[in-house]
Amino acid sequence: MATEETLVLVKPDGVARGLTGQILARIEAKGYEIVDIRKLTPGREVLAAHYAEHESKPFYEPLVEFMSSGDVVAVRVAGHRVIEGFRSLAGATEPTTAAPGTIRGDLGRDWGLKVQQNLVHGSDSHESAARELALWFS
Ligand code: D4T
Repeated sequence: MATEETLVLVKPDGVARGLTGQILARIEAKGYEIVDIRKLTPGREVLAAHYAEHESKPFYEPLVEFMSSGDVVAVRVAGHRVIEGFRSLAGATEPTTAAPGTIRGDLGRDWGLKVQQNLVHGSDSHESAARELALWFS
C-alpha cells in the first residue's frame, strides 16, 4: 500500500523562535517519518500559489508578507493517515483557542497582528498535499 504523505511547513515564527527541533520531534514522536526537508525563504510566487484560495481574504497580504519575512522549514512527512494526523497535532488555526497538547496550543499565542502567526502549516486534504508537495519540493 502506498504511504500517504503531507506537507508540513514550520512558519517563520517557528523558525525564528528556535522551535523547529521541538516541532520535528513531535512529528517523529507520533511515529511519522520525515522523508525530505529543506529550509528556504519563500518568494511571493510560491506563496501566491500555496495560498491561492485565500487571495480575496483580508488577511491575505499580511499572510504573504509574514510568510516571506524569513526562513521556513518545509517537510515531507509520511505515514498512514498522516494528513489528518498532523492537522490534529497542529491544533486549531487560532493559537489562543488551540487545545493544550497541540503544537499551536502549547507553543503559540496571539501577538495582536493582522495575521495569525501559528507556527505550522499542514496540508488539509489529499489533493492539497499532492499540490503543495509538488510546489515546495519540485
Ligand atoms: P495553514 O493553512 O497555515 O495550515 O492554517 P490553517 O489551515 O489552520 O488555516 P487557513 O488555511 O484557514 O489559513 C491560512 C493562514 O492564514 C492565517 N489566518 C487564517 C489568519 O490570520 N486569520 C484568519 O482568520 C484565518 C482563517 C492563519 C493561517
